[in-house]
Amino acid sequence: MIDLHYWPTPNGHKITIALEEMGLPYTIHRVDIGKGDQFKLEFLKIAPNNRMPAIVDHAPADGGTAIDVFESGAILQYLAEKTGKFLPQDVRGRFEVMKWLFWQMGGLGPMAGQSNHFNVYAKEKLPYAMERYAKETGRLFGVLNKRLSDRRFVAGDYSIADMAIYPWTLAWTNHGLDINDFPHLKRWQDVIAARPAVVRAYALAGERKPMTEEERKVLFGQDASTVKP
Ligand SMILES: N[C@@H](CCC(=O)N[C@@H](CS)C(=O)NCC(=O)O)C(=O)O
Repeated sequence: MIDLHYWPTPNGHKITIALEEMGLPYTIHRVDIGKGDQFKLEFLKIAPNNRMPAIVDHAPADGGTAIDVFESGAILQYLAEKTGKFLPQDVRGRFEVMKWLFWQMGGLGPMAGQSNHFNVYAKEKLPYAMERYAKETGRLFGVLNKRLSDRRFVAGDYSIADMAIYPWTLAWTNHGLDINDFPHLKRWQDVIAARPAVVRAYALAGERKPMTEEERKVLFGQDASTVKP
């Protein structure tokens, strides 16, 4: 059994998609990041970066003690290796997937995340920051659209790279983009959205309420002093 520490954000959705696709049994533990659950000592033991998602696998492949993993890219790789699914074994196929997984982790996720911050959440409207991150997210959408122009999925068959990227392409209005300008990306989104495992994963999200002032403080007031020795 796997414990999944989760909150319904793009990084959380990646893991419920993967667990549903792989047919692995799991228990969800909600980490309400607006209320500060990510700072609870028990959670920090497995996720020292005070960010969800994280997992604990109580039945790892080597038969040893439980393995905990934080960072959504590492979790996806772990689950793919555990099940032998959605990550090719051969070096070429494997690294096609890994390149695009890292592209999401180091590029699309952080850039779209900052764009969301400055364009949606920040009270102070800072045109330079708003444009900088929205434009860079638009460039990354362009790269993905081009990549998908001559193939069905991002890297070979449907893989953990698609699972990582998909949730970060949905909120395109936040970046002032029009999905119709990215027809190959739109076609790919529609294919993934229709997968039963993806439908089940998003059904777990529940209702997202607008951010309160208290939640804003918890999420956007962090600095070095947040990390207790
Ligand atoms: N690189 C990390 C990012 C995780 C992340 O940023 N999680 C956010 C929600 S999407 C979070 O837990 N935020 C809590 C906070 O900001 O305190 C991953 O991919 O797992």
